[in-house]
Amino acid sequence: MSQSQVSQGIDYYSDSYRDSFSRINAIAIVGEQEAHDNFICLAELLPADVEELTRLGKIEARHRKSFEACGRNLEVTADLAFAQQFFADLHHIFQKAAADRQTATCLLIQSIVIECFAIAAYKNYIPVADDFARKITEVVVEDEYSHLNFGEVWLKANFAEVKEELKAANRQILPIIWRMLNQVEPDAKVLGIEKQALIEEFIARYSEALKEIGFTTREILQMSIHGLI
Ligand code: Y39
Ligand code: Y39
Ligand code: FE
Ligand code: FE
Ligand code: FE
Repeated sequence: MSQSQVSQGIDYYSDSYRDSFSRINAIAIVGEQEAHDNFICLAELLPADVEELTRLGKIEARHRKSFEACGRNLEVTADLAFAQQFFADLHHIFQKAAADRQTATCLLIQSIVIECFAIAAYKNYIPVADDFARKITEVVVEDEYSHLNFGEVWLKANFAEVKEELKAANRQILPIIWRMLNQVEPDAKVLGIEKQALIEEFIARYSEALKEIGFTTREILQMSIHGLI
C-alpha cells in the first residue's frame, strides 16, 4: 500500500493514529494468542472434541500472525505489555475455571464472550481500516463466527446441566468486558470506531448466542442487567 493512503479522512501514518494502533493492534495480537491457548486448554477439558478444538486453536495462531503483519505494514510496534494487562483479569478467570474443570465457564469466556467481543471489534474496524488490514480482517471475522458456533452447539446440548453455572459466570465476566470496552474506547475512536457501535454489536451477538443456547428472552435481559451492576 502507498505510504500516504488516506481514506475517510483517516491518515494511517499520522503519529496519533499509529500511537493508538500500537495498543489496538497489541490487543488483537495478544487476544488471538489467548484465544489459541484457551482452545488448547479446552481440548484437554473436552477430549471428545480434541480434533476440532485443536483446529480452532491453529486458526487463532494464524490470526495472531495476520495481525502482526498489519502492525508491520504500518511500521508500528505493538504495545504487548499493555495488552497483557488488558486481558489479565479475563485470563485469570479462565485459568481458575479450567483448574476447577468448569468447562461451561471456559466455553462461555472463550467461545461466546471473547468471540462476540472479537466480532464487534472486527466488524466495526473493517469499514475504517487501511487496505491491507481490511482484507485481512474480513477473512478473520468469518472464522470468528465459526468459533462462536462451537460454543453455542456444546452449551445448547448440555443446557440443563450448565444453566446455573453460565448465569454465575456471566455475572462475573460482563463487568470485566464492560471495563475492557471503556479502556479501549479512546484508542478505538482515533481509529474511527465508535463505542456505541461496539456495544450494539456486542449485545446483539451475545443475546443471539444466549438465545441459541437456550435462555429465554427474560433471562437474557436479566443477565444483561447483571452485567451492569
Ligand atoms: O477469538 C478470538 O480470536 C478473539 C481473541 C480475539 C479478540 C481480539 C479482540 C480485538 C479487539 C480490538 C479492539 C478494537 C476496538
Ligand atoms: O448491558 C450489558 O449487557 C452490558 C454490560 C454489557 C457490557 C457490554 C460490553 C460491550 C463490549 C464490546 C466490546 C467490543 C470491542
Ligand atoms: Fe481469532
Ligand atoms: Fe498467565
Ligand atoms: Fe476466535
